[in-house]
Amino acid sequence: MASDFRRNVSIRGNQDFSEIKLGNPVRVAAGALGVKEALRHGFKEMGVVRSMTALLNMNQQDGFSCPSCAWPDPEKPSKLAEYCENGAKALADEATTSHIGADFFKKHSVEELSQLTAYELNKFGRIIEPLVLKAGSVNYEPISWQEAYNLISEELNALNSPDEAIFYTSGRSSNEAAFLYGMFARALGTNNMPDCSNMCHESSGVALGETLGIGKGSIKLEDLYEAEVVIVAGQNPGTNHPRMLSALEKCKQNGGKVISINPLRESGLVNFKNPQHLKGWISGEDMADLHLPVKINQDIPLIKLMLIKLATLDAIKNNIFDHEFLETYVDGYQELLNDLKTYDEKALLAQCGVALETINKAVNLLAKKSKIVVCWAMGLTQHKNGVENIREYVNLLLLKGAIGKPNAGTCPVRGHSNVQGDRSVGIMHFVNKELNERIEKHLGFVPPSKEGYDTVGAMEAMHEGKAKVFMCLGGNFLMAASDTEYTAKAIQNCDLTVQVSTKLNRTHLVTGKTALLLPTYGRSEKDMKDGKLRHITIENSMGQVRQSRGLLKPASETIKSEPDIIAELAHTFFNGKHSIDWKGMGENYELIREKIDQVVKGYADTEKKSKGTGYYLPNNVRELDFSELPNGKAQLTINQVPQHKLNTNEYMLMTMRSHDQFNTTIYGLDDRYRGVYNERRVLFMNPQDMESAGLKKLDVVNITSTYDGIERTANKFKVIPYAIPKGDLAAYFPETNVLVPYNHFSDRSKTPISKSIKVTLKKV
Ligand SMILES: Nc1nc2c(c(=O)[nH]1)N[C@H]1C(S)=C(S)[C@@H](COP(=O)(O)OP(=O)(O)OC[C@H]3O[C@@H](n4cnc5c(=O)[nH]c(N)nc54)[C@H](O)[C@@H]3O)O[C@H]1N2
Ligand SMILES: Nc1nc2c(c(=O)[nH]1)N[C@H]1C(S)=C(S)[C@@H](COP(=O)(O)OP(=O)(O)OC[C@H]3O[C@@H](n4cnc5c(=O)[nH]c(N)nc54)[C@H](O)[C@@H]3O)O[C@H]1N2
Ligand SMILES: [Mo]
Repeated sequence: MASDFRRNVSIRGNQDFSEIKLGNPVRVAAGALGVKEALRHGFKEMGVVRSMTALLNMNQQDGFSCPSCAWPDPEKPSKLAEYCENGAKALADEATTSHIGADFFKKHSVEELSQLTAYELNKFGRIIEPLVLKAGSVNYEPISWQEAYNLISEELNALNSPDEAIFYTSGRSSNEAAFLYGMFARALGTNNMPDCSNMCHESSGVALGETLGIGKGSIKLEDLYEAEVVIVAGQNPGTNHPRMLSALEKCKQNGGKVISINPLRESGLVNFKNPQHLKGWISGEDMADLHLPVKINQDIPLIKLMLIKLATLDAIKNNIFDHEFLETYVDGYQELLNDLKTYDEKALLAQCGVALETINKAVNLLAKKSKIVVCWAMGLTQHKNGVENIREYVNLLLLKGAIGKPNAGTCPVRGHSNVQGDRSVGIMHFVNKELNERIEKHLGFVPPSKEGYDTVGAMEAMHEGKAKVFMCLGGNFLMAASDTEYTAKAIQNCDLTVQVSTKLNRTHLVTGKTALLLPTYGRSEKDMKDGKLRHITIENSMGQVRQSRGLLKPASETIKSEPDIIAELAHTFFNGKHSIDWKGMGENYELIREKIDQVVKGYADTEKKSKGTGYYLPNNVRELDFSELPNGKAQLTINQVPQHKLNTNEYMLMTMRSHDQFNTTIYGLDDRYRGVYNERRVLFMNPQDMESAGLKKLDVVNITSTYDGIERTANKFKVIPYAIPKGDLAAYFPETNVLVPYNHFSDRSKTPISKSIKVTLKKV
């Protein structure tokens, strides 16, 4: 507990150990409908009736979209429920019948609550009334909605410049809420709009923009079904996108092959059970035909080695690369070939850590195939060279002509259920000139033309006292951002922090001088206005926009929808005098959608909008249109091989998700796919490394990272022997975020290096 924090709050909470149990990793992962687990969570949190009503409507055409991940619904939804165990957990968590309001916060101060763990905080349930934490006080107390809007307006008006305000968005917000929020920030005069994608797929956006001209993936769900090879790199779908396993299963049934590139043999990729099938098992095999246990952040040497081998084959046969495609659509072929000749194959092999035999098998698999999809997530993006990682995989696709045709292409698997939509409708810190022109034309005000803060920029600005008001539309900024201690100080520097939230988290406890807690609906809840049910829209991982309609009774009558909150705030701030009818838009989402259609490229197709699984936004890669790129062509790129130069006592640590969490929300303490029960403070380590370091199973260590001479330590983790490459370590996020230096991030995308942190260990 640091004494220089405002109020005596803890940024780490209780670090005592629970009674840990270890088992063998459960190797059989379920995809859609892990019934038993789903119902277990649902009944406990929501009761039987509420559970059944909700679960039967999740991801159905007239129902609501799962609040968990952004994986798309199938084009022809099955009659059976389309959800997974983790979707059900996310739902149970938001639709819980446990509630907290003013009485609770009167009894428990923020100082007291901050001593609890994230798991304990989340269990209290839904926040049901607007609350204020006044300057100097340690207890939240009730405040009316209007008083809350007045308070925010006063603080905003007191700023020296609109750029002293920051508006963060987490990816669960709807298109409608995100659009209003982004336009409010701009109408105020700032582009300070950091969002969770800065910490997530920003590297994908940058890499894909540079190479293919659009920051999104190119495939549709159905493309996976008949792909010949699907590479799953740096992603753990069994836990984080379980419904993706059903698509991979279809692919395999059609003869496709799956290659997993990952330091860990993640369950689901190595074995998979689809409970929707009576047979259960798919032919009793591993999902991945090949597993390449790459060392952390060594994808580039691995892919380069594969490209060299493919180029060697192509030099003989001339039919390994797609020469016609390269000639017509691609820039930089000769330069890439020349560059590949400069590497020593043996050095690449040693660096990536994968056996030559396995690499050769992967090369043989890829050599004759052209319907290739690459899927990836945080294992590629959250490194210093996150952008380069992705560009190297794009090189493979371009050389094979596996872009812009059926069953081939890029698939960055998005995280939050509407993170992509939020960006599409205008949540971005950078300036988009065309968007600004349309805002001026259709919304009647001139938006700012100066780039705003992204997540790292926001942390620095608050830390340096350059920003004073920090508002968050969802999320848990303190625990999600890197460098927890630095971020805590940054947030505490603010005069006012405002959290629009569903459930209690640490960002509500470590706050600015004054703090507001504004409770909002979850996706599963009925959003009624004047007796009419309103719906929102979201965009999934594949650029498809669809409706979502909640059906459960909201947690309380005193909470409001996100669009209502933003619209009422904007109405108060502008005192009813602005070119936008904020109040009207908050009341009638159709008016918001009309404006989205006018202002955001590709949204104008209103007719299709209201139907079924929705419609796809434009995507130039699908049309093979690279006219916006240099020479009008897709770009092959030359990417440096990373050099880490670890000292003998140093390891490379990745921070990842357990099976029982959604980002910073901890549902439970188990990670059964990795055989760990009832404890999160664990460190996965190679058994040989353990022996060399004199460590035994369940020994307790402190983990320290040292960057720019600053030591950061995460205390007390139990060591677990695990099948992970030598020199590599893994632990859970957010407990290890204290180790991630705020000023070390991906080049160009500024995504923190959460997957490759150099650390040392000390036994305690
Ligand atoms: N249930 C559940 N679902 C979720 C989430 C959740 O927390 N819980 N979070 C959502 C969000 S916001 C996101 S962004 C996604 C995250 O989805 P993932 O990216 O799957 O999540 P992580 O747990 O961070 O897993 C990263 C994977 O990358 C591997 N990896 C790490 N470093 C490297 C590397 O250098 N190279 C390669 N090839 N692999 C590497 C790890 O072993 C791990 O399997 O999931 C979304 N869905
Ligand atoms: N070390 C490390 N750090 C990481 C990562 C990592 O892999 N390693 N992953 C990064 C990634 S990929 C991401 S996306 C970020 C996540 O960063 P965030 O999006 O900021 O964090 P979440 O944990 O998803 O936010 C959870 C909170 O959102 C609120 N919430 C839930 N549903 C709703 C809703 O419908 N509306 C509103 N208004 N609020 C809601 C609840 O109060 C809940 O406590 O973390 C990043 N941080
Ligand atoms: Mo994410």
